[in-house]
Amino acid sequence: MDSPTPPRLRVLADDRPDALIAFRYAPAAPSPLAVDCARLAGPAAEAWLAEGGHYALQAIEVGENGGDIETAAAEAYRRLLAAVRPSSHPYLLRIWNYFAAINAGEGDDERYRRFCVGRAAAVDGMFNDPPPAATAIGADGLPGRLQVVALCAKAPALALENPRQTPAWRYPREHGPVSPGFSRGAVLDADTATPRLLASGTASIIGHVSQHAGDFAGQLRESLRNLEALLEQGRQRTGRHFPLAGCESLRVYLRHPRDLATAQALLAASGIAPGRISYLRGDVCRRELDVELEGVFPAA
Ligand code: 3EB
Repeated sequence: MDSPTPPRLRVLADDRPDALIAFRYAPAAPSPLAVDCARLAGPAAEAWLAEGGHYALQAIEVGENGGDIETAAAEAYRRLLAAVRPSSHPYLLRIWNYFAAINAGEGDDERYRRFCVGRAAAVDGMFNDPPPAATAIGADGLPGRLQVVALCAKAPALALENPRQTPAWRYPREHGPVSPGFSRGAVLDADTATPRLLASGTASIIGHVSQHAGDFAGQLRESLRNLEALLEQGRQRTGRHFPLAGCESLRVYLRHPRDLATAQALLAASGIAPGRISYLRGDVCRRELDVELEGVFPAA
């Protein structure tokens, strides 16, 4: 009997030493891809399992010299591109960015905005055409280290935008001196029987405007609507269905641990298995927003 071809990539909310990318959330012992976000509930790790050599990992850490996140970002992205472009896996599909105190500083001096300036200064034309799916989250701890983790591949992904949201690379000037370089999502392996839709950090934003400031439940509901719209976009672009309830792994970043019970109650209605959802303490890059979602969705 024929056995089905295994997916080139699958994601488990679990700790697997054989993973291409093994994220561990605030582990007690030092760990290469430790994410400095305290785990509030759910799995303590996420494993990206790859078959057949189509995918590769790049992980870069840059120290901040005197709290200069702009220079650190430029350095990290210069190093990332120098490693990836001449390699056998030159395409950047999905990037995670973590650094502390993301909302420190006012106006254009806010550390997230400086990070965006540094990133934009370092990337090449290929990076923006179109940009990878991404997350940028304020981790716990003191400023000092920028962590950039990247999923790379031999072939490009299908980049997605969300019709409810302005593409981040077209955000107007009020959100910072340069628009953030990321796509709302990406479909991997669309040419195979086992595609995966990767949702970027998804928050309570319509158009380019933050919604429901001060209303955590309202923000989470809006973020879920954005996620559903992205999944629908994936269906329209590929003809495959990406059900929310089929989520392989969801990360829920909460600014305030006090919102955990509300988040768990709202997500109970999503159909996503509770064992697939990690709740992490993290700061959204817009200070008025208190929750962000990211996840991996296999085609049904
Ligand atoms: C937003 O929609 C929220 O700068 O790489 C989400 C995902 C956000 C990625 C990034 C920022 C980034 O604008 C913030």
